[in-house]
Amino acid sequence: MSNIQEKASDQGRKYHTIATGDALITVKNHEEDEDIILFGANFCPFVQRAWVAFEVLGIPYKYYEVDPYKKPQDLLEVSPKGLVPALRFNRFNPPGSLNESTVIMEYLEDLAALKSRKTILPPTANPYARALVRLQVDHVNRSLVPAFYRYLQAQDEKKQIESGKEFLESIEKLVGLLERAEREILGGGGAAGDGEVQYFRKGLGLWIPEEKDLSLTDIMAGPWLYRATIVLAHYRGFQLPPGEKVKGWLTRVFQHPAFKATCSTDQLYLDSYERYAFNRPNTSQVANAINEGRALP
Ligand SMILES: N[C@@H](CCC(=O)N[C@@H](CS)C(=O)NCC(=O)O)C(=O)O
Repeated sequence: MSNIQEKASDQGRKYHTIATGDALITVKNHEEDEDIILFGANFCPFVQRAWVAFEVLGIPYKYYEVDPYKKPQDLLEVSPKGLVPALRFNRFNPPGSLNESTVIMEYLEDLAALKSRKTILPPTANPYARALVRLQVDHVNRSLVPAFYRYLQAQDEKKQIESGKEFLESIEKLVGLLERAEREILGGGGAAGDGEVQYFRKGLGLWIPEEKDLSLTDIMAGPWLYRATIVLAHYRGFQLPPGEKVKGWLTRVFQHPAFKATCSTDQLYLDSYERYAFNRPNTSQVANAINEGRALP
């Protein structure tokens, strides 16, 4: 919290309309028409979820950058509230569409089960492990995501301290759920041998140091935790909870090729989130919901 004073004035920076860094390279590699078009905005963490899932699951897509605050007609056709991410499916006539990042993630997982056979969940033969991962995701959606915005939008110091605590506690609870899955799925000693241990840990994500694949939780939480290390660190002096295990996990997530491929440069996030950090009026539907104490759109 030490640099609250230093960052006290709004520079009037605007959100970016074009990706930068690794994300820009990925955008350029996905300009060709495909059956599925991902309507995205470079800075948006909800978009990053879907974007990482496309990359990880090996599903062909075209990336199409839109400004969700200007609500172009083609966006409204695929997303009733004009929110990104959204998908358009050219194979249907008229074209089909889907919106809501959580629904898109489930759709991409189901599609991959038919096409690429890749997955971001534990095997269907292990319903309990899948449910434990979904429990983590439920926590991310209902606690971690709103806590991130409350912290970033809090203006007076007392509220910043309170909401900073809330955000940290939310990360710690998520860690508790990750530890629980690790303990209950891997710690039972029920595995017959190495092969079975490897099978059990599939889909538990990069929390498990030996795992190589991102899990649904890694992808659902990663975009906010990444922005926390850049945006909240800068505007609120935020630091991750102490402990090598959490740091190791997040380093593995952030360095994963599919995650990295969807990240812009730090400056893009600092610029794009300044309006949240100073709680400018009408920043977004999410910001309004936070200010009014309503559920997120
Ligand atoms: N519940 C939606 C939220 C998506 C969302 O809020 N996206 C933001 C960009 S990060 C947006 O499109 N904002 C436009 C607006 O506020 O009008 C989801 O999970 O997909």
